[in-house]
Amino acid sequence: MAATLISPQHKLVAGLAMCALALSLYSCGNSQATKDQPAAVAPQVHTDSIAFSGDTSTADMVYIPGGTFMMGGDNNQAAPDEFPKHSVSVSPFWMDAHEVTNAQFKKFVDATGYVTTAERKPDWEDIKSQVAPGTPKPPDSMLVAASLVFTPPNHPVALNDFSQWWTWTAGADWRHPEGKGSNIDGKENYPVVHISWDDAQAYCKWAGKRLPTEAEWEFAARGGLKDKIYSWGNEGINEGLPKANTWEGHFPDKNIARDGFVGIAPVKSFQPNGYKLYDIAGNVWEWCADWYRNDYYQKLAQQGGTIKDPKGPDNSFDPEEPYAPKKVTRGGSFMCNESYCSGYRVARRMKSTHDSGMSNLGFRCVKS
Ligand SMILES: [Ca+2]
Repeated sequence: MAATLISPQHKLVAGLAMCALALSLYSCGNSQATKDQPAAVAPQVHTDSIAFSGDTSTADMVYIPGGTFMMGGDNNQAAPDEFPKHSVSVSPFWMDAHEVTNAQFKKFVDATGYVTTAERKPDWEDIKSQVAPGTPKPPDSMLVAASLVFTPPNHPVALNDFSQWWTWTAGADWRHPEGKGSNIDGKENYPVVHISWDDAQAYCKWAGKRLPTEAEWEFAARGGLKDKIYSWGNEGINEGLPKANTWEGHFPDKNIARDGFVGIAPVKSFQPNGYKLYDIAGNVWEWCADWYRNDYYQKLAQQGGTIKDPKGPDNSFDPEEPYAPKKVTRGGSFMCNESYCSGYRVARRMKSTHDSGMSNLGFRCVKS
C-alpha cells in the first residue's frame, strides 16, 4: 500500500487531504481484492439548500444515443479492476460537450453562495472516519482550508511517492488553483478544478443535471467505436497528432508539452470524439456518480447477460484504502502518460474520496 512507503508527515497530509486519487495514481494496476476487509460506509451529502436554476436547455450538451457495449479494459495496460469485460446497455442521455468551466462554476457560486469543500476548514470527525482507527489527530496548523496542488519536482523521483509532486496547500481552491496569490483571471474557459464530488453534486443540482454513471461515462467516451483503447481509436497517445492534453516527457519532472500545454488547457483545445465530446480524454479527471469498488465488474459479470443502466455498487471498497469511501473518476488528466496511469484510456478506472479536491480533478454533467 502506498501509504507505507511515505513518511509519517506525508501520511498525515495524505489523510488530511484525503488524497485517494494520488494514492490511486501511484497504484495503477496494483489493485488486489481484500475480501476480509470491511466495505467503507457511504457518507451523506447534503445539497438541500441548493435550488434548481430553472434552466432546462441542453445548450453546450450533446445527445448520446444509448446502446449496448462491452465495458472494461481493451489492452495490456488495463488494471485488474477493469476486468472482466461485460455487456452493458445504457439509455439515451445528454452530456456536457466539455468539462464545466470556471465561468460556468462562477455563475453557480454567484447564484447560490455555495462554498466549496476546499474553502472550508476540514472537520477532524469527518477525516477520522476515513483513516485507519488510531490515526492521531493532525496539528491545528494543518486543519485549514486547503487543497492538493500539483508541484512538480525538477528532478526524477520515485513514482511510488506521490508526496513528491502533491502539496497540501493552504488557500488553494477553485478561484486560487495554485494557492494564495494565484487566480483564474483569463482562465474563464478552463475547466474548474479543486472541486470535490460534493461540490460537483451541488452544481449539478443547481444546473438541473446530474453526474454521469460510470457506465454512461465509458459508453460516451467510446464515441460509438467498438472495443477501442481510446476515444479516438487505437493510435497510441504518442503517435500522430496530439489527441488530448496529457503528460509528454518524463513524469513528473519533465514535460515537453508536444500537445502545447504543460498544465490544464482551455476546454475544446483538441478534436472531439465521435459523439462531439471534447477532452473526454486528458485535461482533468471527471467525477462520476458511482461508488468505487475494485470488484464491481466481477459481480456484474457473474450476473451474466447484458446489464441495463448499472448505477454502481451500493457502497465503496478500495483495498488500498479500505476505510475511505470513494467515488469513481474517469478520463485522465494533463498529468497522465504511458509510464504512469494511462488515464486517457476509455476503460481506465480511478477513484477518490468524495471530499477530495486536486489540481487535475473536475467534472461534467449529464441529464436524461
Ligand atoms: Ca500536456
